Amino acid sequence: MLEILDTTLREGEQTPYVNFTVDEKVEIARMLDFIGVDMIEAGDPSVSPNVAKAIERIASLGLRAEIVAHSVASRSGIDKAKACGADRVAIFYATSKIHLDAKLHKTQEQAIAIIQEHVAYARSLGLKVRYTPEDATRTEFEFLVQVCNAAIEAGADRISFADTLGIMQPHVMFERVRALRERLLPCKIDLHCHNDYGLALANAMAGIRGGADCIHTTVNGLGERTGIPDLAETVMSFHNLEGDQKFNIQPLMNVSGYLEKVSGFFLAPNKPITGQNAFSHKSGVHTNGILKDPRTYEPFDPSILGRERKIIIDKYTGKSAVASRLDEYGIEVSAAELEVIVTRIKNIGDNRKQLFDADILEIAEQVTGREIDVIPRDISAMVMLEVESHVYTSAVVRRMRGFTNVSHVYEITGDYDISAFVNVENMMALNNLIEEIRTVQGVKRTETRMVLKKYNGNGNGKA
Ligand code: HCA
Ligand code: CU
Repeated sequence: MLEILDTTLREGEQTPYVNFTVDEKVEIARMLDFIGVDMIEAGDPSVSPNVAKAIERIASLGLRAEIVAHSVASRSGIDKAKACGADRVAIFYATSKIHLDAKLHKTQEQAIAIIQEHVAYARSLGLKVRYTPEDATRTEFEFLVQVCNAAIEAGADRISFADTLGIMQPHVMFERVRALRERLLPCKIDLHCHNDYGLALANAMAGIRGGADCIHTTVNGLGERTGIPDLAETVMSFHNLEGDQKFNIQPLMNVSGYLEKVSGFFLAPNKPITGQNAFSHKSGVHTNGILKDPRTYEPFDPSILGRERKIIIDKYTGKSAVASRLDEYGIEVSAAELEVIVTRIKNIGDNRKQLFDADILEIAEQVTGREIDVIPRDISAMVMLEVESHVYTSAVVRRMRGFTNVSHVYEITGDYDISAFVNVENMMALNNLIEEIRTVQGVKRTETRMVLKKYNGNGNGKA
């Protein structure tokens, strides 16, 4: 069965501009434990006093997961890992020629001696030890075997095969791990795969087939540069494709959303599994198939993640999708009316980025001539923004106009400086958008008013 080490708190915090508070880290650790990850890499205590404090708090929670502290090969780092109460220290020391020559200025023999000394020191303190040959995938293979076995002899029971630059391909990874497994003394093998070519999870899965035990993940795929495998993608791939159902999948969306909030790092809509579009269907052919049987275009039922499928209505839409949307609101239309409604939607859809239920209901009202008294399920809101100084106003307006969910932006008089009209699919999307707006430089505070009902005036309703 797959083991997962989640390193959102260490590798994830190495994402550019991401920092967590101690309380946030404790909350994240709790959520990870609930999902059932085997190990939580909680930080490198030498980085800052607060990183050390967070590891200490997490280690004292009595979680099921093993708590790992990361450290360079230094006695003081290892002492700090011990002082934090971590179960295990992960000592990393680079082994590739370029790292030894350019960064560490050490020979291979010196490197082996340093690694053995520090592994043995950590063992003497009673810590479990993982040894990471940093840049392992660019390390000469014979030397890699030698250095890992030296670490195992000194007391390490885990080796992290680190693809620090994300340069592996699945078939190479499979062969390398298999060869490594054959040559290493008894130990567990972790896979730490960076995503520089978008191959991190594929490489990690191939490495597991090659005989490795554990994959390193982060929530939302955070990490240096382009990050490492995303926890939700990893768990779901093993759950559905490999039939390994060890982890609790139901909290995955929650932890992903929480991480978006506290990291200020928002998911691309097309992100697999957790992205907004993962279960959205657009073309007439697809939506027609989905409405007949969702298995036609869904790799799995989104409800196992607590998610819902979404049918996008715009110029690509066919009659069945529009009829089904109207039906959800209890609105009945004749075949002729439906024809006209779809034609209007197709025309509007050529000019507009997004159509909301309010638009569709309005078209249905116009076409049928009957009053439609329902409240659209998607949300419209006015977000008012105060800027720190008027120097920022035009820059903030520009940023606001760049958000796809913002339809209108006004500079206004009064307590606030800017008002924006936003349309979003649900409360989660509204919360995310507001959090994102708050990270815009120059925004001091925001206030949001939800629209309960919308009326058009005598003008043409363009505003
Ligand atoms: C880094 C170190 C590391 C370590 C991985 C590990 C890497 O370069 O910051 O300890 O498993 O990518 O090599 O994250
Ligand atoms: Cu890394």
